[in-house]
Amino acid sequence: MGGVTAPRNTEPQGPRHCQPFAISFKNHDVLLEVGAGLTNQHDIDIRAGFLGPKLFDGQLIPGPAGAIRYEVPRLPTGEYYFHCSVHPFMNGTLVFADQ
Ligand SMILES: [Cu+2]
Repeated sequence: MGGVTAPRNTEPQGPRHCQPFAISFKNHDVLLEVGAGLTNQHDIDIRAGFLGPKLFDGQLIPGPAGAIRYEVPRLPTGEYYFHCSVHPFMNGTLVFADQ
């Protein structure tokens, strides 16, 4: 009499992670007057929450024709805060969900 053996669970234990991914970042910002602390350089930093530790530190890119491909490492699934380090009001939420 035959039987079926379920494959062993080879999933790593602990939090699930997203795959590493890339962000193609192009800075088209044209700043007509540079002064009084104004700049048209921008970047993307990813943090574990608004005041959380920085998990990814993107290089500053000048406008109006700068570009870079950020290579972001795998991170645990969840919600993250991202922002421009020069202009903190440029921000948003990044969600890595289980699929
Ligand atoms: Cu900025």
